[in-house]
Amino acid sequence: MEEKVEHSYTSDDIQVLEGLEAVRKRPGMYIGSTSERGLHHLVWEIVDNSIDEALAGYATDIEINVDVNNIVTVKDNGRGMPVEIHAKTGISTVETIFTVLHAGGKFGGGAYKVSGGLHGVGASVVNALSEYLEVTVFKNGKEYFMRFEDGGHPVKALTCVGDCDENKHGSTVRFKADPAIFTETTTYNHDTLKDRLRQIAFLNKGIKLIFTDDRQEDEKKKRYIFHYEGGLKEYVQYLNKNKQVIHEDIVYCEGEEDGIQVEIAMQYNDGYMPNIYSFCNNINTHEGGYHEDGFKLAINRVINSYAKDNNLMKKDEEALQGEDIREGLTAIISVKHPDPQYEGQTKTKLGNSEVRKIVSNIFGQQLERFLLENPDQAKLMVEKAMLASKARLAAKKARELTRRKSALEISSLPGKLADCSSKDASICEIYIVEGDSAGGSAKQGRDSKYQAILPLRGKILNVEKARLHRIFDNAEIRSMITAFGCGVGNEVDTSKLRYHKIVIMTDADVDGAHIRTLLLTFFYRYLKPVVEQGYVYIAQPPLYKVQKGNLVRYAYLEDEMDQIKKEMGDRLSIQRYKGLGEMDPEQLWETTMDPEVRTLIQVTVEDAMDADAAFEMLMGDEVEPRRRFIMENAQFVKNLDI
Ligand code: TSJ
Repeated sequence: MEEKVEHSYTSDDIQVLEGLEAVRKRPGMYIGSTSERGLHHLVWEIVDNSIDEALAGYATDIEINVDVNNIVTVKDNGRGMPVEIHAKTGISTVETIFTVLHAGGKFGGGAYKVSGGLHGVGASVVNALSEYLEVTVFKNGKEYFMRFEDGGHPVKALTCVGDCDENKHGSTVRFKADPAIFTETTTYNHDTLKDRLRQIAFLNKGIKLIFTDDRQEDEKKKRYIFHYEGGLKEYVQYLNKNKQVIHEDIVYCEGEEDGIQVEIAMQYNDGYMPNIYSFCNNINTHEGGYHEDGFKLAINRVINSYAKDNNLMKKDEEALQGEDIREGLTAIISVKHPDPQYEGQTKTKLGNSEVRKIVSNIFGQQLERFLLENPDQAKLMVEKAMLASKARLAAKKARELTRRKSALEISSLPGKLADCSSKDASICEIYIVEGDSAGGSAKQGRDSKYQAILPLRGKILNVEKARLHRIFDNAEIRSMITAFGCGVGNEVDTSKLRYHKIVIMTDADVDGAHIRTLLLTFFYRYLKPVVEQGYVYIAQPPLYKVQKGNLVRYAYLEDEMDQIKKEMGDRLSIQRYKGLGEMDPEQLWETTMDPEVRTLIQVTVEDAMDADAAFEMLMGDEVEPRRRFIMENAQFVKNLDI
């Protein structure tokens, strides 16, 4: 049974095809580019239509399939696209949607179109850039079908091809991207599709997105169901899943004003980087905009006034700055706007100024309420921000201090520093040594041409349980900064670094690991480029000295001993080093400082970051977790032989 929906070719049809031809001539104008990115836009353009249908309340499930030939099918269980003749065009609405530029949602009865769509270009652009495209609509107990070929040419008009269950309804679009247009690739990236579909599901709670990829060998990657009733709450949970959160409940708010929907979720983790993402109509607004501004305004206002009102901060204390309040914050801000204006370099900045106040009001109220209802969690948030604020102020103070000192140039080098004679930073090394006695041995054992020694009174650092923001009160830390010569904080300039190897040399025990953690934390926070550029190392002093007659061996790792015992036989004299101080200068040179034999461990940013994350815990009063941590992490680090 084939029953055509009325069709008569008019002069308009010719115009229509000229429109699609224009898309094929300049695809970049419509989909940004014809690279892999542009290819994926085809999928998003189609998916957006189904999302709109779901947001309008008519579809619940959307299925996206990529088959082995990279043919994409998008299917929803919405009302089914309108099939009747369109008054303006005289052809079916389906055909109109796929052949008239910018037709999009406007032709379907004025539905509230909220989802993204690259330039809101509509399905006709996808059709124009496809080798073929097929549409199936189920509605009114009938199944309708239409096929286009070679860049959007109808093979024949929309046709009823059979009956279906009265209750069945929905739209399906299947298309093959045209390789003549997408000359770089017509292969979809599994992760790109999966990640964005997951994100769309987070951003539109309740909608079930089913992604199937027939190209996958691995059973686990063939099918995903993204369905989040919790929406952004689950998004934040997902983003924080490998992080240590500092409070249990996710702050969540929803609201609507003047037709603008607002949804926000946030939760702090114990890290330092803010993780704040904003969206308008499901598009990631990388450059921020008024919705993000409104959020920041509200969180600053509410946290500060809560802190003062509840005496967590003194009335005359300097207000917490935005950057303090956002430290370790994971947040998603999503607005849905009927008429979004995008600005900025990449058109990803929301320019509707009315949104700021709306977001700030809705979120401010809800956050205030959360804090009042959850005082324990509120306190943790405020304390975190206060710590960040103190660290920021301390860093500023330290910068001023070291700047003043550097005016005095070399004469200001710390008295305890035994500097090297060479001024060629690329061969110079500075050993940061724990304790004066080890410092003494290192000074005598070193090669003074290129090795400098700076002893730190580690015990003082350790016993003080110095909070990070107080680290600059410590004279040893200040001498370290002065000795390095590269500045601190935002002003670090590694070209001024006086030594290209900064070697941390601490005892191979818990205290030593503790001091090392403290130093790494400090480096990570205040000398990050120095770590990033690989200037920081950890020395590996031996744990044991094994002697038999004149033969001496050193063991640097516990399990090395067995091997050494095997090789050297019995009647050995074994000495366990409890600290660097037990070694005489020659031994220290031979085992730990001589470039010919030593092993240095180069510190990576990840190592320093781990140390940083562990720092608060290490500085706490609980002894046992601290001890356990140190033993487990005694060697953070990638091995690197130098
Ligand atoms: F646009 C498209 F062709 F790319 C496309 C549209 C692709 C896919 C996979 C689905 C859809 C789509 C369109 N799903 N659901 C709809 N709904 C409508 O177009 C529709 C149906 C009925 C009414 C009505 O007022 O009765 C209004 C609209 C917009």
